[in-house]
Amino acid sequence: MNEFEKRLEAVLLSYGGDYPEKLYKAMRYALFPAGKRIRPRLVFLSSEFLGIPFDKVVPLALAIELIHNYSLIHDDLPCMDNDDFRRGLPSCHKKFGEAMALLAGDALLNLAYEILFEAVCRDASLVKSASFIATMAGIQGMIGGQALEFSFDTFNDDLITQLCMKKTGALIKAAVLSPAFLSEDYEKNAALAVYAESIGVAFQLQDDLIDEDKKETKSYLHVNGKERTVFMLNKLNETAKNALSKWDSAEQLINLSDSLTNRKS
Ligand code: GRG
Repeated sequence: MNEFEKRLEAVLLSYGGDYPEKLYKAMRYALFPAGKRIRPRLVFLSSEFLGIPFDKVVPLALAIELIHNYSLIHDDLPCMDNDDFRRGLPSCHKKFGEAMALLAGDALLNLAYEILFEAVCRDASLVKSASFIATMAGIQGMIGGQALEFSFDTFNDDLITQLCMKKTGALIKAAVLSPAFLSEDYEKNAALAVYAESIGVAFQLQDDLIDEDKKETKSYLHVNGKERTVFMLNKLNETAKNALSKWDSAEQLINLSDSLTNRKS
């Protein structure tokens, strides 16, 4: 992952100086110090499993991590979740003001597509992967999921599962499956699809359990209770691991599913 951090740093440094310094600082503040970098890790593990070289998928990993960090900035804004803290530090809008945070999120999102377009121009085989990332980040994926949250006052099991699949699961799916568009191993691709769907929802369920004290009402935990949430989390982890269990080369993906299920932050 150190190589990924270097590439991320290089992308930001490649900007010329013709922009307001505060905007650039707000963008950097959202990206460093790093979060867990789960999504790029998934891109690289999935690619390794499929035998796709690291360098080829770096733009996919960069774009997904930039989109993830923009979504966190926007998610923390007063009009969304109104969170004052992120990763133990003041959230971007608390540090830089609402307008600059909003723009920093927009700029990270735009940068993600700049990277994808450049990559596709250099290597046209990446076009389906890039297009899939855009779909998963958009109205049918993450943004659609976020909009669901603001569309209903009460949630049943179906609706809250949809929300988890889209708001959180879609970008995780983009990370696991965007490399699959570069592979013709259909058996492995199908197994990765099951893995991606399962860990995507499981990630949100574990997030709910970590944030149990926040008493969030639009959550799987609130709708279904702790016992069912823990049951589903373990079931999804088993489904994810079983999907890949016949391949020795899937060991790291399998271990990652376990560690995401048991994570504490
Ligand atoms: C266009 C206004 C506007 C919004 C964009 C905000 C948004 C759409 C979507 C929000 C999606 C969102 C924040 C989902 C939560 C997913 C989640 C559990 C995030 C935490 O991920 P981690 O734990 O974060 O991987 P780190 O800090 O490790 O990077």
